[in-house]
Amino acid sequence: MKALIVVDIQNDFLPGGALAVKDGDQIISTVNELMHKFDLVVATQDWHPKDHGSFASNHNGRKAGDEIELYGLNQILWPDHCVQNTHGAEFSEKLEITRFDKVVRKGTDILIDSYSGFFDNGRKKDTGLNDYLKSHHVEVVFVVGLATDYCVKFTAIDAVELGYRTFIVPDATKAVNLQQGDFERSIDELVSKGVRPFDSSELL
Ligand code: VGL
Ligand code: ZN
Repeated sequence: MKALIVVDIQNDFLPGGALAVKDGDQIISTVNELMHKFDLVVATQDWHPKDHGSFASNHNGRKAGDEIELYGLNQILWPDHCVQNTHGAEFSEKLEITRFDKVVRKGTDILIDSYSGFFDNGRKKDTGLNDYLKSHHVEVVFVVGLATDYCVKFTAIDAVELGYRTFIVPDATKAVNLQQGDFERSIDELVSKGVRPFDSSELL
């Protein structure tokens, strides 16, 4: 079985959102088409409480982009985003969410961020995604969505480390690019870890 993992295509990561990824909306039609080609589609949803430790607003004197230590881990501070039960946390209306077989929520613990769809950043808690994929006999995963340099990257790294044959579809992702070149560096890092890039045109 092969599964498509659709990472965080939520309003706050789209143009106009709180943590907008440039051109993030431009991948949606490709993702919609890709979902029709897979046996199983799993979506991840960044789902933070409003007092989440990754929000700059919850740290006196800090601003988005600053780095702090949060319970022993390095943490980039972000604008408030994907707050539970807000419009920003909803999936884009343009996304064919009826195609989702499962939604995995992450980032719910105020003390630790969770970029990967599999584990939190300290690898302490598991979201249940691995068990879900195993129970459906998935051996191959393709990762798409937002953002290439954070949640897509860490989801793909965990997938390959968990033993899945893991592909990234670079043209169905967009990066935050806090530093210029983060998109390319993320793809290079993924390739070095055994994740294979696969263009959407090869699947559609
Ligand atoms: C993400 C930063 C903070 C992502 C989530 O989905 O890539 N990035 N939270
Ligand atoms: Zn987040």
